[in-house]
Amino acid sequence: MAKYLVTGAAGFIGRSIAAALLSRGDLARGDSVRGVDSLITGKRANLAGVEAMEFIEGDLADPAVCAKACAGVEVVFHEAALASVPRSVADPVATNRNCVEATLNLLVAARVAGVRRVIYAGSSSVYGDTPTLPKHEAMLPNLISPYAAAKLAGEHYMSAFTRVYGLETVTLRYFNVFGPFQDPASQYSGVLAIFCRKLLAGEQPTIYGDGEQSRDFTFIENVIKANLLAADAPAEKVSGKTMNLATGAAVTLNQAFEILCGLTGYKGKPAYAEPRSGDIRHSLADIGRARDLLGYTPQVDFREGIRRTVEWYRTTRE
Ligand code: UD2
Repeated sequence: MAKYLVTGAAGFIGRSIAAALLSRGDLARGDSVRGVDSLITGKRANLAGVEAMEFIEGDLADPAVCAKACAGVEVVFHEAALASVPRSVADPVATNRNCVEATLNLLVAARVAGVRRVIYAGSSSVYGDTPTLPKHEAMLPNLISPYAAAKLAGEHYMSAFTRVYGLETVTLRYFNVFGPFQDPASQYSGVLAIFCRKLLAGEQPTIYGDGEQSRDFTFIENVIKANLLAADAPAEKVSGKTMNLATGAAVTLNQAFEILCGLTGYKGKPAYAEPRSGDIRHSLADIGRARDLLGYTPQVDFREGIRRTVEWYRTTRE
């Protein structure tokens, strides 16, 4: 019998992990899922379909919320964050509060509550603009945004809590996750969500820079799979470890735009604007460590993932 806590449970990734846990069949054996979300960027509408999850509305920057969320829990999936590089450039203090303070409070509460393992949503942004490709975990971080600094601080807190308190922690460094339930409507949304929404509505998207920047876009199902593997992997193999979570293949924004035109029927051209401050040129992961430690292999490639994603936005669009 295990109790799982998903933070950021009303957000895109948290909601998807919660849904996977609920449908895993463990619940029949007495397992249960709790979610917590401040609803700063998470949406109550995302809780449709995960009603079997106990939901707490609250902010992890408040230690009392962390204590309530962690009570009786065995494994935590820590997905809550204020994502977005440009948001952190505009308001680094808010990013610090929702990424660093929240993570530290959560770890403190997890330790007090006797949580066994915390799995942390790291970010590929910590590699910055080092020219080496693919990015591997032995590389030194090279932070070029407050967001990257905040996500790296969280990683360091994870490994420190493993070292000094024996709390099992695993960091999965996500590379540009996309898929159903990603919010397409904010200026801080992921680029593929924005493009899907705009192209389906026949609106012109904007590409910042020349569009030749590339990303190892990772479909949500791969992320869910890796999180479930990370929850079940033996502690001696994974605890205190950081590993990339991606597909090992990169796509440029111009290529992604062309593929999306084919899928949506959009006939126009993108507008090109100045590159964004804090933006990284190329991002591509070496996924060897996740393969070795978790037995992870990507299940869904970019083309299949983006096809399913467009279908989801097409059917959920108002
Ligand atoms: C970073 C991290 C990612 C995740 C994410 C959370 C890197 C390489 N990746 O994603 O792992 O942590 O932050 O937010 O650091 N763009 C446009 N038009 C738009 C929107 C974006 O051209 O309307 C460009 C943007 O300038 C960038 C690319 O698309 O070059 C991807 O932007 P994003 O915001 O989707 O994600 P990114 O790479 O900052």
